[in-house]
Amino acid sequence: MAMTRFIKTTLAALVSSTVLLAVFASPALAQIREHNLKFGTNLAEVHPQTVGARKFAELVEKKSGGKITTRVFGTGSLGTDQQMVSALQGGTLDFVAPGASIMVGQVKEFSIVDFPFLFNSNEEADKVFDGSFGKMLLDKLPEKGLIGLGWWENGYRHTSNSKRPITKWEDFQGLKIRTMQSPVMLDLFNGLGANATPMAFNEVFTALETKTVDAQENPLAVIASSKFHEVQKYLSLTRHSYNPFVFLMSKKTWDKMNADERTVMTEAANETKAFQRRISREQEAGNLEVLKKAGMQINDLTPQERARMSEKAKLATAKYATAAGDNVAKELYAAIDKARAQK
Ligand code: TK8
Repeated sequence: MAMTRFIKTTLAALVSSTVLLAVFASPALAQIREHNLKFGTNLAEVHPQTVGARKFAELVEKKSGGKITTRVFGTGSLGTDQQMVSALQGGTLDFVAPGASIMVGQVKEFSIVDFPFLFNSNEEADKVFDGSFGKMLLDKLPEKGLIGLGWWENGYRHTSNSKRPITKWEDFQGLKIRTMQSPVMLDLFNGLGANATPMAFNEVFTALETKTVDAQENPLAVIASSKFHEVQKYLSLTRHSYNPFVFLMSKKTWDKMNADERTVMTEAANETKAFQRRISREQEAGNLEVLKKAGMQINDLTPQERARMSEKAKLATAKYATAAGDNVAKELYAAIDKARAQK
């Protein structure tokens, strides 16, 4: 009897110490300390940018056993994309995932993300950004005080305006159009005969409402979630460029983290990337429906007119291919060819 009790107690002790050992030996949880982090987004709660941020926060919390929390501040409440990037560099904000275009102000090679009419499919874009070309761009960020945790999707950009349907590039002539703060975009639309004004995203709705500008261009998810349909009549599916979001982390925050905490960051970032792109793509057809129902007059371009617009657009990019460095443009085109060949 006594012997049985002894065996039971010993067994129980053994089991619990094994459990304890397993907990302490788990590499993922062993060295994780408490961190309270902040993620700023510029778009509405329903937009995949903010949905992605919330997903990342959830995954990080789960993977860190509740020790690392991330508060999400959506809808531009912390300022413009540029202001949030500066806050990351200063260490007062931890994450932001802006349209990659604005990074051209700091890393000249980022100009290529705005080259028009590059990709034939989402899969091609994913392969180029997830491959060595995208890595080459992300590798230029640490010297600017930023860590690139990967590429999310903003989407294919289309044009809305208050004047007329755009069915051919000549229809851009004389249109006052807001562009992102990207010289490629500025030259692209000026090259099509529009009068382009670079502007932070946060000012766009008011600029359209007050008719300071006639037009803007963005993916359907941005147009619908920022309610541009309330102040724009025409939507033309120009699909003139594919815009990735670049998911950034403050290098100051990264430098404070140990190896296990960094593993949590990169694992959560990789899972969020797949999730974020999936919901961005799932929402697209629904967004078109929303904009149609809201009364926008929507038109597509014929393949001939899209080809003519693409030809005309090339004039704007030649200059930036040189400015980004000859090899960068060459590497980009090689990466696209490779992605196409893999199909
Ligand atoms: C949101 C922006 C925006 C972009 C723009 O962070 O500025 O037009 O498309 O959606 O990055």
